[in-house]
Amino acid sequence: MRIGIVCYPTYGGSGVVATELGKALADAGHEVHFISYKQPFRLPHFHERITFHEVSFSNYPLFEFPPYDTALASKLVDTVKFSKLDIIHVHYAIPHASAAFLAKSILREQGIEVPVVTTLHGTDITLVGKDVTYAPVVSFSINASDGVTAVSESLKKDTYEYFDITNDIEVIPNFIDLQAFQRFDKEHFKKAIAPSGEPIMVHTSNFRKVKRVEDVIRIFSKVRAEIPTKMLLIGDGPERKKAEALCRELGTCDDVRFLGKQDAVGELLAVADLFLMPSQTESFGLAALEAMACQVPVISSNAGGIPEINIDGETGFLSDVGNVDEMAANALKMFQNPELQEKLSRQALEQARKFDLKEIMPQYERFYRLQIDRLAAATTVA
Ligand code: GMT
Repeated sequence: MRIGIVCYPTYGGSGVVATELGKALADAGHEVHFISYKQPFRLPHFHERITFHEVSFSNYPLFEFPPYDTALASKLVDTVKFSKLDIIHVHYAIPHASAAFLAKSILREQGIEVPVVTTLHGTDITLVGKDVTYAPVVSFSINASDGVTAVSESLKKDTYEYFDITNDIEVIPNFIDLQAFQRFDKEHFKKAIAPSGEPIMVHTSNFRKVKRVEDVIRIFSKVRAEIPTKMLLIGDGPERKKAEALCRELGTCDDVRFLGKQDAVGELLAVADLFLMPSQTESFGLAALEAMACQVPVISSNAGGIPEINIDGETGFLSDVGNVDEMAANALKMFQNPELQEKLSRQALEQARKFDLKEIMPQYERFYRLQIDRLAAATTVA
């Protein structure tokens, strides 16, 4: 198949999922075309079956806000026509699903039929999407898509709850490349971070409000008050300053490192002992799955789709959003019981294996084929 993938190119789960899926599809023999405003960060190398199409827009002085949706729709029309795409797969509804609908409508006028698959990732529904600013367009474009997928049962349920959806939604969960994320011996790394063998706690995110990074600092501070511990924070975003300030206020800075954005997150996870995800809401929690693949148990909130991945008492622990006391108590319980820690680590990996890229990617292939065949049949009848 010739597949067009539209995604955000920056750090963030939806862009990661889109790029890793595209690379796996290309490895499986498909021709993949990424369409975005910048080269996706997880796409640094040449692949003979991958092409990147940059959406560029001229900045006319009249435009206070350059019309990205229009530029994207135009680029899609061009790419479908000249690269002969069989299907367009957009990741994150806003504004990709409506731009794809516009492109599809333009192409239909020209006698070209192309199905559109929309994958819902989370905030495009739960935070941003349901806001009145975007809701009518999000709802319309979900219903106008040929196929819709959501990354968890929880997100599917939220989508039906927040919008008037007439389309079916198929759950295809996010996945993990178990080769790229695995435990491996990085003793020198571990020594550099925790010279006296202290347990290492890790948090990775885009440091947005929804991630509750201050809870991470509070949990860490409570654990550190009982046993020597180190904390690594990976990523960057608007809440980082507040988290740094809280660290200073609590006097924990010596044991906390803010590493900023990192490309090789897997290498850091591979030396971690515990992953923290106290999010307000999380449709899936890809970062937790990455940690689990590296045999790192997860202490998280029980929000959204997280309980579909992190199983309470088996792969880590779940608590209500904001219950930092319980999260810290669970971390201590684990660190003070090596047998429990070993069991959780082992089970975390077993759970991660259920989300193996090799198993999930064919679900997308089948879903594409279904949409292509359905549209072809409908067009023939018409
Ligand atoms: O978490 C974010 O703010 C970024 C967002 C994104 O666009 O990448 O993440 C969402 O999609 C990820 C990939 O499907 C999920 O793993 C995250 O749980 C989801 N974030 C939220 O629901 C808050």
